[in-house]
Amino acid sequence: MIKFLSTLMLGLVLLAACNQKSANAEASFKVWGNCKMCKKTIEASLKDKAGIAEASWDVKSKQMKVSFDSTQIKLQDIQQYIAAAGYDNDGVRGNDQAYAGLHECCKYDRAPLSATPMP
Ligand SMILES: [Cu+2]
Repeated sequence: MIKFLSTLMLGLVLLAACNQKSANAEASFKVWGNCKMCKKTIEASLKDKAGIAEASWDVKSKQMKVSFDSTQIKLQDIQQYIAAAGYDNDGVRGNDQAYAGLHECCKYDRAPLSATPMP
């Protein structure tokens, strides 16, 4: 019985170790914005964040593409960071104070309230 239990324990430890492995994920969602300066701000909001491999926002389509390690960062966190920089997105509404501090040309038309559920 003891042997069985220790084997079981070892199995659980190994399973836990496997789960620590990185898991590459990709997401794309809409981020409201205007111009190339917005692109810089939006992408900078994810720079140096743990788990982010690549982040790019397209000015024309307003689509954000992110490659990330889902064991280190969740989609919700990513959208939170972008919102903290003042940008409305599919998941989280942009921080009002940060929005107010954006450059004049970057003050995009806000997303309709109903489109962005509060976290
Ligand atoms: Cu802009």
